[in-house]
Amino acid sequence: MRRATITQYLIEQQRKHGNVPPELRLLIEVIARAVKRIGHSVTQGALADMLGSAGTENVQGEAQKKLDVVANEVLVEANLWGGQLAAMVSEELERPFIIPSEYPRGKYLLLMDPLDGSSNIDVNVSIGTIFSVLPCPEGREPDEQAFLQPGRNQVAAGFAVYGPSTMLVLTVGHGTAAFTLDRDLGTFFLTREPIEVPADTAEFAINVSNMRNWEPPVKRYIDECLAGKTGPREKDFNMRWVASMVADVYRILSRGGIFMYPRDAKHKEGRLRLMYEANPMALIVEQCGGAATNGRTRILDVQPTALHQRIGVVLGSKNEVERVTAYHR
Ligand code: AFP
Repeated sequence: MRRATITQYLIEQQRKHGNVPPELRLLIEVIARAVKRIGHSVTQGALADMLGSAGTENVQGEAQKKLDVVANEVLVEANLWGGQLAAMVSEELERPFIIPSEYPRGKYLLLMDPLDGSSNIDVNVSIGTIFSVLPCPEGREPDEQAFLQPGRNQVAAGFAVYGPSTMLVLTVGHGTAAFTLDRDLGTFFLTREPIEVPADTAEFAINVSNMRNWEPPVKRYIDECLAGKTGPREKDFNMRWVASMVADVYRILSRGGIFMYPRDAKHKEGRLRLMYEANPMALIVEQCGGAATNGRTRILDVQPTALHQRIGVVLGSKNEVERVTAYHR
């Protein structure tokens, strides 16, 4: 069976929906090439001296792994010449990186978590890259304010999983598709489309070590899952927690589930970043028929106030997300 490439998929999306102009397709192709390079470094691991700490901290005061730094450099460098961006925001950079005047500048803004799941790098567990694309407001410098748009403005979002296979999950606003990298050819081929998240599930993902800090609605929901058949849910639940959002979300796209990193007494704003973790994942999950809230409000409707702001995240199977959100009311 002849499988479509990312380029063919995007041209087909443009033909069907008119929402993928060549500039956006070229941007996504640049990102896919950068993801291939990052995936190569991830696979090399210790052989390329890619494990362990970089000995530096990012602007969030978090210790950087070598791969955090490399992934950020690969994405920034690839997009310098890409010609489709006005500026980039990265978890690894405090300020927006505005494309210098000597390079071609485009009409999109890229936001990214170059390497998600850093705590899993040294233990050989799946990690990934998350990206979000916003339109750059006309006729203005692409400063911090230009980026502070609600997630519903995204024109594209995606993530890579560097796992047993390297996958790229992508939406341009009309459904979600998954591509698998053929390492021998160096090409991503379409392997799942459309992707639909079942509305119900019996599998939850949360870091239970935070239990004592949870707000009552979260505690109630998880207690009911743990009570299983003996409790009000009248069915048993399974639990998974990879601690790489990309891996947990990809599992949910594959078989349903609910992912929760709610705000709590320790993470008062939440732990995950709105602009380049929650927003892209929320768009992807909604495009698969799932839901994504911060426990109270649809994530894609949240008006950002700061580039690196954090937010609580409850996403996945629609009926479960709605139950958790109802408990918060
Ligand atoms: P790192 O990139 O710092 O490892 O954080 C990964 C992450 O942002 C997200 O991918 C995970 O779901 C979550 O944090 C894991 O958080 P815990 O380590 O507190 O479980």
